[in-house]
Amino acid sequence: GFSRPKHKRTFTGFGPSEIKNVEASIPEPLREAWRKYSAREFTTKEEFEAAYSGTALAFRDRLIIEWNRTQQRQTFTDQKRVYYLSLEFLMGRALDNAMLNVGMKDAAREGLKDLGFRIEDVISQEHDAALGNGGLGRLAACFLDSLATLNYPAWGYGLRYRYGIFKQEIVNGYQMEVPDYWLDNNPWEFPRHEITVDIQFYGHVKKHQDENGKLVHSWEGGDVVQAVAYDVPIPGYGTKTTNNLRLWSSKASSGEFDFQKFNAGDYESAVADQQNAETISAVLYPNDNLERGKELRLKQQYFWCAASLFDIVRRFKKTKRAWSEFPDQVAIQLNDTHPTLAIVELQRILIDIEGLEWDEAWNIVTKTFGYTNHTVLPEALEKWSVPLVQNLLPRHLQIIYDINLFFLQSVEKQFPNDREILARVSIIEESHPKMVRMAYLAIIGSHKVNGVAELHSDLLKTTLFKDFVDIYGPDRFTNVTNGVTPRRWLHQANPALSSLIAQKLGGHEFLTDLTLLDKLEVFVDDKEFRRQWAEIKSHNKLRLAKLIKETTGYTVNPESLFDVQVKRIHEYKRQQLNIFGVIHRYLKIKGMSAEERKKVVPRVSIFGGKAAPGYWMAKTIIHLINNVASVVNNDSDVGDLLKVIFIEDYNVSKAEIICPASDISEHISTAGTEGSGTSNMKFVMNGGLIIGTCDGANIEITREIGDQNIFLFGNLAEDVEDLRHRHFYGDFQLDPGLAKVFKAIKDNMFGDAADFSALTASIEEHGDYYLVSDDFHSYVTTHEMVDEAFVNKEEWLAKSITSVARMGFFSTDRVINEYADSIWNVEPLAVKD
Ligand code: OX2
Repeated sequence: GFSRPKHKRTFTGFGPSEIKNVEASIPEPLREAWRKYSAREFTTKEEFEAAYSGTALAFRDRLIIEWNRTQQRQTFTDQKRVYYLSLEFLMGRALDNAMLNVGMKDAAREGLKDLGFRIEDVISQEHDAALGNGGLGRLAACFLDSLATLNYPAWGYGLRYRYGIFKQEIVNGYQMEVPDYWLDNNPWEFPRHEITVDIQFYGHVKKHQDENGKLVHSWEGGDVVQAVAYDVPIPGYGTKTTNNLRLWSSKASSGEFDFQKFNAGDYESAVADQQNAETISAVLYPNDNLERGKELRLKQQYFWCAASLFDIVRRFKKTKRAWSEFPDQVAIQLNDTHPTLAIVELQRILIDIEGLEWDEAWNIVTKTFGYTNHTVLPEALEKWSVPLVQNLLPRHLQIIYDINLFFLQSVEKQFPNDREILARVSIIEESHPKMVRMAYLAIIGSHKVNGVAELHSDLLKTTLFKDFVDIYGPDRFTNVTNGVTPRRWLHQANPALSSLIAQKLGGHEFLTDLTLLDKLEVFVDDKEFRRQWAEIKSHNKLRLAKLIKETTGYTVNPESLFDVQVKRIHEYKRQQLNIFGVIHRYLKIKGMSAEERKKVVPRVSIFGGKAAPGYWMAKTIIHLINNVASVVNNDSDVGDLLKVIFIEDYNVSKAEIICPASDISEHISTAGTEGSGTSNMKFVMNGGLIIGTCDGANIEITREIGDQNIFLFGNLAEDVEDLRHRHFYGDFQLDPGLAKVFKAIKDNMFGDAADFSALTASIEEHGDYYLVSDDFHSYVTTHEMVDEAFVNKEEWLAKSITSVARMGFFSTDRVINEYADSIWNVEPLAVKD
């Protein structure tokens, strides 16, 4: 085993001293061979880091040039720009993306090879930029890629967190959180110390009359924190357009106050102020689909909205246009309600600072904003307590009250005989304490509101926002079904498949017009094509098997059916349903005769995902998965028939390895709970099939690819409410299959049953809110159909190829064009050299 091919080096974390240690254990006759081998095959961590830095800086230089040109061109033509405000941008790695978008990955590969490096090893040196939790943040990142690729003049605005989403470690089956400090020598950001904005907090409002006798409000006193811009270039694919992502970092304002403190010898308190200021952009809140109303989070939101709005207004004012033209120059999209304060801030700037009349200002505001809702889950809907807002942003609270007053007056006029509607639609919830309902404020302050998949947008109109449809009419509400960028999720993640498709279609044009994939369908019966297709899947499964080996120590057989569920851990996403299904399968195998076992389709159940640190039930689910894994994987009786894997620290770069390697992936949320889902699209685009519920974008995926190519199961969204109601009134029977699973858990088969009692009780005793028991039988039998289908290799391949051919709809290029046409009214800026 000492003759590995020259360029097949994989970095294993070995340094010179480790090599020496290994050397001592090599038998004498082989020592010489080992020395030669290690000298050639191992490179120190420093050398890999240097190779990464060198490559990254070379590409960065190219990007800077196009980035400057793009900005100059956009300023010169002075057409309408889009601003995408998102608290999360889950970017992942940048180098591979830059190489592919610039079209020079092959050149880089050759260059690195000459230096003795494999490009994959160099790429994998990069730390993920993980400024997001899950789908919402990754969607923002895919949008930036499509905006640049389609040449839209667009900026992203976000926060430059010092710590991104935590790193997950699994210790004795439990999730542990480790801080993700990612900023050290990050070549992809450019500090712009000259671009700063002072942001005010607290203080009070003074009313007075100006020289014309007009009543004006001024916000005075309080604290000031400085926002500093950090810019990240966003290259488009196959275009010179390189857009900007501006991330704000907080620091103590360099105003005289601090100097006074320093000079007065109050060093400690000056340092404390500084730390306080820096805290604002220090950490990403690690909750997905959950809002917890923490003051620091509200500070983050205002800090980022105010800095971004100041920047946008400053840019607009340079054009010297009339304020009425603001909405013709600026479209601002709110990624969920997190940036809703931007609505209030723009109104404040226009009336308090620029001196516009309320109505004129409000007309500009509503024409400027669009609001995207991503969820109907009640625990994710943002509400801020009135006393909190009053204290932190006194002037904004006044403006919110005025917005609400004018809104309710108009509703009252429209529905003079309906007293109840006023309480229902009021921005202020009359609770104790009173709460500001951010979604309502976002609707009232925007000209368009959209959901992210058809079912989701329909649910918004018929349930959550029904009253607003009655008030504004149906046209304010629309649907824009999510997508993913095929550059990262097909071309970069699965280069072999991308190149096979390109061979068949005569080029890579499908990467910028994904509907061209439909031309693949004529090859579905082509034997050789099928063989190549299958070979690529095997190769990708091998790549994942290696990752699994390296990270968990478990060996999995790549011939097995790879069954994957990777996403944030959440009860509504139902990883508990999956692991109960795995236990059910395990028990079944244990009860089989040797003859029966021969018919079992070997399977690897792969899980991955983070739980919010305070979400105990989600952490319990992770614990159960890991305990089941250690029982099942060490049961020699079962062997390859079943393996259970939990991949630690699921992130974007791991997703790029996992998505291309699945045979089937699980998108099994309780019907009506998942806004859209986007990994479902990534898996199908890479030739994996889906087991899923009729939820989110699964429904549209089914419509596109055909129901013979997807495994759907479970209750429908329209039946969920009734089932919950019945459970609530005691009408509940635990599914018999699930009862067996619970018995095994209670018999301590997977460790101390007490550890999992809350999980089983949530189903058996507390109403089974997520309908795990109701869907269990359907889930298990559908998995049996998956097994049967997988054995028929040819049929399976036909499903896989047909599905990929029909996925053209799910590119974020289509999504962005829809936003541009129906919400933003912006045009691409043609690129000239
Ligand atoms: C997620 C939704 O849960 C998911 O269904 C959707 O695909 C994604 O957003 C992108 O639209 N936080 N994360 C989401 O919603 C919220 C709130």
